[in-house]
Order: sequence, then C-alpha cells, then structure tokens
Amino acid sequence: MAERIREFDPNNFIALIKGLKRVVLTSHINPDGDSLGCEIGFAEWLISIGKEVRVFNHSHIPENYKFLDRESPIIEIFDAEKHAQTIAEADAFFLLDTNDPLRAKSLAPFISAHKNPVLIDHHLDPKDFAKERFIDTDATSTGEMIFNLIKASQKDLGGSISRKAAQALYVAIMTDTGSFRFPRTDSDIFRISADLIDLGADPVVAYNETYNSAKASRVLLIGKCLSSLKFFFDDRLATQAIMQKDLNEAGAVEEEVDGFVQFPLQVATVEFSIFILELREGWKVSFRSKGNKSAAEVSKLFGGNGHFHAAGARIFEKKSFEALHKEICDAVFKFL
Ligand SMILES: [Mn+2]
Repeated sequence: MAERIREFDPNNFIALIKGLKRVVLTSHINPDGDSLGCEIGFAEWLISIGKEVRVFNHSHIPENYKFLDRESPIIEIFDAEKHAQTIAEADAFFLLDTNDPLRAKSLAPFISAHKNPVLIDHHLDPKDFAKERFIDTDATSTGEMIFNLIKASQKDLGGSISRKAAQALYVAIMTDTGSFRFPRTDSDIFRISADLIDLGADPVVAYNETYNSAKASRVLLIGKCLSSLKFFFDDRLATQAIMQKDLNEAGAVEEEVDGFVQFPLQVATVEFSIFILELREGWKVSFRSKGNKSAAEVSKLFGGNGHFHAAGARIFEKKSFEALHKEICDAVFKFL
C-alpha cells in the first residue's frame, strides 16, 4: 500500500501567498467537481485578499457544473496565444487536484517552464515539478485542503469565503466523497461541510445540479453500459465498456460516462470494477476496487495513477478492444 504523503504546512502557505500579486490557477483535463470547485473556491478567496487571479483550463466546464461559475465567471478556456504572457508574468502558477503537469494537457509546457509552479493535491505518487507543494493523500478532496489552507491563513491574510466559493468547495467535497460515502468520510469533513453551508452553500442545489441535470442521452448510455457488463473470476471482477459507436447512437459525449465504473460495485462479490471508454484516439480505463485491493496498483501497469480505491489510465497504443480487455483481466487476476 502506498505511503501517505502529508506535506501540509499552513505557515509555508501563508508566506507563499503573502509574496504573490498575480496568480494563475489550473487543473486537469476533463474537470470534475473537485477540480472546478477548488479552482473557483481558491480563486474567490485570493481575489478577496486583493490578488489578481486568472483561471485557465484545457477543457470546457461540463454542463452539470456550469452552475458553479455562472455569476461573475472566472474560468477561461486556455488559449496559448492569448494567455502565454499572463502566465509568464504570474508570480505563481498553481496546479490543483492533479499532481502531474501532463494532465493539464495544453497547459503542461507552461507549468514546466514557469518560474514558480505550486502544487495543491491529494493524489498518490506526485511528479517532482513544483517549487512549493501542499499534499495530503489522506484528504477527501483538494477542496478540503483548500478550505483548511484558507481557514489557517485568514488570521494573517484576512479575506472571506463568498457564497459562490462555499458552494464550489462544498461540491468539491460532495463529489470526491461520493456524496459522503467513500472511505475517509469522517466527522471532520462533515464539520467542514457544515461550515460551508453556514457560508451559503446549498446542499440541495449542489446535488440536483450535479447529479439530476443530465440529458436523456446519459440514461440511454447507462443502458448500453450495463448491457456490456461482464463478470469474471467468480464475480470478483466486473468489466463494462462504451465505444464511440455507443456514444453516437445515444447522441452522447464522452463526459456523460462519468461514474459508470461505480455500478458493479453494488455487487457484494465484486472487488474490482473496470470501465473501458473508447476515445477518438486510444482508450480511457477507469479502475475501482474495494477493501484491501488497490485500484492504483492495477492502473500503474497501464501507465495510470490515482487513489488506492479509484484510479485511471489513458492508453494511446494502437490495440483492439479484445486485446486490451484481455490484458486488463489478466492483470487484475494477479491481484485477486
Ligand atoms: Mn480530487
């Protein structure tokens, strides 16, 4: 089992923030509730203490998270020509909710070339690129870390968590805890969530916008996904897949498969759930595990990374679905 990494010194954070005037934030490709929530929450607080903040993302905001950035939008789609100078002039470039600059896709070379890259994240196996880093692999979410860093800094730095920031950080925590069900859901995270509700987060709006705002195409796609479901090794491994053809037939886009890998975990005997998505080029594989089985270890065999129970990999080698599926089943078998 990977060692917990905790490099989390609020005094370093306070000293760092004090020295910054212009700040740029980014996160990973295909953003989720945590990456967007912590970008927005962190940006709002930085603005409240007088920093100049820009947030650049490689990908657009998925439909179900647009509510987070509707009023006074802060997140911009990255355009190298327009934004390179802003990045070069920034005093720090924060990478949030991923520990590998390559996951920021078109922003990756700008992170690597920056004079002051800073990491705030909770995933395993961080890449060594940041000048300063704040890591807690036991945090439920990067949103939780941002909340704790802000709280620890407010005595020295002031500023406030706006209603918009509170909603964003609440959604970061809600999504990364699987709505307060995943391991590491403890009383602290409920206390933080309660504070965020006191600051204006609305848990009903958060849940309905995030999970009950899908298009019909998503539910059609769930049907296709479940009809691909297969069990192996006495029902200890479950696999599902969605192909480009399925997306086209359902009129759906890739991000609508979010969460599909969870379905087979409902089965008591399942220890590993694998979801394979055919990309336009290559494959995206999601790995989930239960108990003492590590999804991260299996994903590493395919160049992936993540958390102990939840990990992912992207595979760009040319191979057929059948070949990939067999390789994954063979790999999981070794861990059963
Ligand atoms: Mn996260």
